[in-house]
Amino acid sequence: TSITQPYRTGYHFQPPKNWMNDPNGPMIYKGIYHLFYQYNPKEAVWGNIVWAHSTSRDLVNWTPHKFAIYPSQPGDINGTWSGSATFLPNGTPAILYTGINPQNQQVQNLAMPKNTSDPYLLDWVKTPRNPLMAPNAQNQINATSFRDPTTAWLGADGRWKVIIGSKIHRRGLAILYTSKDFINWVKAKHPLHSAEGTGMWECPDFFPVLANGKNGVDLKIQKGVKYVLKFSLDDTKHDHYTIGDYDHVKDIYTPNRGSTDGDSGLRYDYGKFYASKTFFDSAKNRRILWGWSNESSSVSDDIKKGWAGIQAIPRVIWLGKSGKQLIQWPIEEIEKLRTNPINLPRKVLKKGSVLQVAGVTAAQADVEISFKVSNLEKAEVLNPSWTNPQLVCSRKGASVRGSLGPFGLLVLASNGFEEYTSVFFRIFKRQNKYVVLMCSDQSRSSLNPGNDKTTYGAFVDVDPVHEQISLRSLIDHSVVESFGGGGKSCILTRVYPQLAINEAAHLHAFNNGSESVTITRFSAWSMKKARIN
Ligand code: DQQ
Repeated sequence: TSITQPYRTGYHFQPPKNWMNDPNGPMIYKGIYHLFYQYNPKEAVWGNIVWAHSTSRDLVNWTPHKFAIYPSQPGDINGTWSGSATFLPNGTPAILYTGINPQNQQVQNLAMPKNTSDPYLLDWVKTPRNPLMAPNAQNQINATSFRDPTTAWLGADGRWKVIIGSKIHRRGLAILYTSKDFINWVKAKHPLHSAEGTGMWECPDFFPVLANGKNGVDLKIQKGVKYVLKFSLDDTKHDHYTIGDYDHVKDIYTPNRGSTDGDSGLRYDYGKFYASKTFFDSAKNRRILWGWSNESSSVSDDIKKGWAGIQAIPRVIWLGKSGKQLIQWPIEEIEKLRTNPINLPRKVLKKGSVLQVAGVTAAQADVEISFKVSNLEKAEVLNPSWTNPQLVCSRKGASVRGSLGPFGLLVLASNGFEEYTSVFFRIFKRQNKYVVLMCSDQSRSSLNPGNDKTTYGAFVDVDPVHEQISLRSLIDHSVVESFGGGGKSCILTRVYPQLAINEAAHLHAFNNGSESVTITRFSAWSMKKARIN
């Protein structure tokens, strides 16, 4: 990063220039992590989409390669859109992806490595049989809403299964296809799952998680697991998921009671995070989530800076102890970039106090802070009609004094607080329970009026009576990626300060509530630059 490019990231993945969107086909092969991504080779806006390709040994430092998949056949001549990798029983990775055909219909294609002994998998060969799945007069598939095949799995019946995102009118669908040989695919009679009123499901992802434990599992049919179905809602641009059960005889997925499809359900991230995809990391027995974060700057600013789109830090993902939600945490490898640790002693933060943390490169940092709250009886009562956390955060931003909160971090702050982004908590009472709200308030993040400064918010399932409230923020120039409650609620935001850049950015803890809170832990690290292409 430099003065002329103050928003380029130090350790979040991005190409040197132009447009990037969805992560595609993430996998580990012969000890090498692969990331493909939707890329426009020509400019900083969406279009001309190819699969760009980078590899890594640690998910932190990346080497770019030539494009892996690009338009070359009738089945993809107008675009090579999103898709996923599947390991065949002989260990060969196969890629299913969406192609746009000469009629601008969406069809599904297969590409295989040219040379399986190359751990970098530089060359991909498309089968001449493409497309393998296509809309036609019989199958009633909507030709402009049929895309983004998942990683396939082998069913109990010995057949391959894969789902593809779709919709019929306002009903979102995970269309199911099955195959005996990975080449000839047959549309199943019913979708794996669908939900009325949700609109197009982009980039579905379907995978098991251990019912008890943090380890990841692959897609082999097994006991002791729950299933996750995630889809990216084209209408809202959020990644939603449910937790449920998969009947692998009937090939039907059913969300658990209380796990709701669509906009009123759970999200991976309550900020900017879309078109995500997981893979099973067999080297470390974990499931890893990749997600794309779009810019919040104007298109003209994107064109001026010459690039748009980053990937979130890969997150390990597992089912929380409650069984009701997933937990996400940045891969441990990212901690290799930590340097110059600052550890502050336990401290009471009185009302109105702002505590600066000196000695960290605040524009490129990793911060962990925990709060202990007493005086819980002082919690404000949450208006029962305030069920949308984002709205509560927008009405009660960082500058609105409360009782228990707002307290948290002011990041990317300029000297005179002309600019800052605040990530904070508030504690409310609702009936006989406490409710913890996490907010990321971008309203003061930049003096540039041209950015989207929407405030984001999420409830965090922690019990302030017995637990401390923790926050980790990965700050990276134009990225503030925050994990509340040890990864129970995540908010990634994009900000573009004009004053608080590079060395002029500062980091603070604050408490703007009328009650004191205690900081029980406060660790901050400067982050080294990763090789991100
Ligand atoms: N992006 C891809 C599509 C997908 C969308 C095209 C989601 O395959 O549905 O670049 O961002």
